[in-house]
Amino acid sequence: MAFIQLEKEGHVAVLTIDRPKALNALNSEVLKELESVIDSIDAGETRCLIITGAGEKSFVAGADIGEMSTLTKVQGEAFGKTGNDVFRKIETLPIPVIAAVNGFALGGGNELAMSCDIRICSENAVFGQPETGLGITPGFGGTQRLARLVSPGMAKQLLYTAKNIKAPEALRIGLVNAVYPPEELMPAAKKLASQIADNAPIAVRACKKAVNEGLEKGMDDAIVLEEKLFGDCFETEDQIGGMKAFLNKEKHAPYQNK
Ligand code: DAK
Repeated sequence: MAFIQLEKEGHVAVLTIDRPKALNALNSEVLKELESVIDSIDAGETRCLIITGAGEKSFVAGADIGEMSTLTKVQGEAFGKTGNDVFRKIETLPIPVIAAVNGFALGGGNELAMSCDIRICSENAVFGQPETGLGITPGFGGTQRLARLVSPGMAKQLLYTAKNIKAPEALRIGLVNAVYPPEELMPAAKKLASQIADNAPIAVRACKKAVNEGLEKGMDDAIVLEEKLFGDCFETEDQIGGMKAFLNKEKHAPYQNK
């Protein structure tokens, strides 16, 4: 891989987008590599994935403007589909994904972060959807995920004005869960990932499915989905071990993902 690194530490994997000369901007090759690394992740082995950008300045500074500048309508749609397909794979990956946003998260960079389950960032992070200032709309899900994550009114303001916001404002509007000094971001991301990886993996994956799929349903159907996923847990060894440990006033043994 020329642009993506994947490092595993126990049950946690760290995926780094590494294209420093363009502040980790996403061109077709980066997107292709990203898709193939996401496809390779084994949800049995890896319990939480962290996505970050190489260097200290940028998470991802957007889709590659040079590559996009000469696209035709048909090519533009195809480029949008490539990005949308891979971001949807991240969003529906069975395991939780944390975006550790270490700088610019603009356009496609913000859209990548929004396809993750949880976003935390460094104090120097900058977020925005600058597309309307470039004569285009967001094309990797930005209009849809931003409006679902923050209020529709705030999403529209960011989309229409193309103005960037800094980390404290991203925190205030709920785009990120926490802000850290730059040197503390990755340790914080890894600590959060370990806390997730220590819990029963089947239950964690069921929570992700329940939230993601439930949000697309009406409440009556969403509650039925939760009931089914809850019931499924009672066929797992991890449920038996976790509850037994509680009743015996012991710490549960490491969960086996069974
Ligand atoms: N694409 C290509 N190269 C980029 C880039 C990008 N998005 N962002 C930065 N670079 C490159 C710069 O051109 C520069 O390259 P050299 O000149 O050194 O060769 C290098 O990275 C360093 O950048 P700067 O010199 O500009 O660094 P500064 O610190 O001065 O500024 C910046 C950092 C992030 C504020 C600035 O680089 C910047 O404004 N970058 C562009 C940010 C941006 O507008 N991003 C959003 C892109 S639009 C769609 C599909 C997808 C999308 C839309 C539609 N469909 C198919 C419908 C997605 C759109 C986007 O993401």
